[in-house]
Amino acid sequence: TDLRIAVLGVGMMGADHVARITERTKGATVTVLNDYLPEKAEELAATIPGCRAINDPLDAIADPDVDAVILATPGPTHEKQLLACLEAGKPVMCEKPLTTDVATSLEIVKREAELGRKLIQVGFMRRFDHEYEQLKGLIDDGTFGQPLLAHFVHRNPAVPPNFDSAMIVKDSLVHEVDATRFFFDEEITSVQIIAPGSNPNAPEGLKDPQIAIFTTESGRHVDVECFVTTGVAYEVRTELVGELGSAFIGLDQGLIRKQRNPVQSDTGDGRKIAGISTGDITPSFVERFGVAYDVEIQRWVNAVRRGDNVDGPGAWDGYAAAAVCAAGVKALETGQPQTVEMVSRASIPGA
Ligand code: ISE
Repeated sequence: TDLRIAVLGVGMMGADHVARITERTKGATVTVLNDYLPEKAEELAATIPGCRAINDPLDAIADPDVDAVILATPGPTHEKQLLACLEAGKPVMCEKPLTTDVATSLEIVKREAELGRKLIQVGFMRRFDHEYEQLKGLIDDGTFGQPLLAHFVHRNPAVPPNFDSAMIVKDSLVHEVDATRFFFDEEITSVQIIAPGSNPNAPEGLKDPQIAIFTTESGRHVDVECFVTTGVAYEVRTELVGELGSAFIGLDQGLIRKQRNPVQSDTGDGRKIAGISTGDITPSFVERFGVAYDVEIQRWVNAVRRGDNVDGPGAWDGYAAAAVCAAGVKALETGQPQTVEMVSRASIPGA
């Protein structure tokens, strides 16, 4: 029988997961929807056979027609909702962030560890992108020898009006925090953030772009350009440099078109026409990582149905990301490198 899923939060990400599960994911059905705007959940539920809206998020989690939960709600609501999932013993796929601060993230890690079984997966979807997986494979099999450093570029065309400078760290840069931990298999120990002159088209007061520099436990270097108001499109690239070579992912090549250049073709000299070559860049994370989300959700559904509950980044990864981002927010304020403050994983048996 299908895994019965409640999706909490039907904004851009939640609605995308609902569409994915109803149209593509095998072995799963959405039975319950919840949103802080009840009409939104009701409207969407009415389009899915056997699905209903429940107004209270905690009731949605506890509902007997729900085996597992997807949290696509705003970050500040995650702590309560995650605790309710742990209490009910229901597996949960939580979109990042795990929670919005380090102390509550650590609390979640501890509560899950006390249960003695993993229930929480965190939605760091890039780990499921085919190019990320390929690059990770090449690092792990020693193709590049000792990995030395990574350069990341993370650009968004625009961000919602409430987005502030700290959110560039906690909402956007958090993906490179996780990608760094994924590729190098070690913790980040220090963060520095440089805010050069802001984009004149960025909203007043937003420090954008930001350049982040991470140092890892073994002393590896990572730099990230995070620029969320480019006005262009969604661009996410990585270059990894190792002792024996380097590799690039995220080139956004898509469909490349070769076209007549309207300006040049007016010159009258048919032998000297410079054409133009253009590719398409995805507009947002929904398209750029669409396949990665499909793989992420299918593997999570399979893991839950097998009884493993998690197949990907977990609560510890969410906590580590929160700790690095907290240091990042401080680094943004002070301009100085900040040490990441984290407990050791070994100090929490079962984490
Ligand atoms: C958004 O929340 C995401 O997770 C996207 O992947 C990221 O590119 C964007 O900057 C965030 O706001």
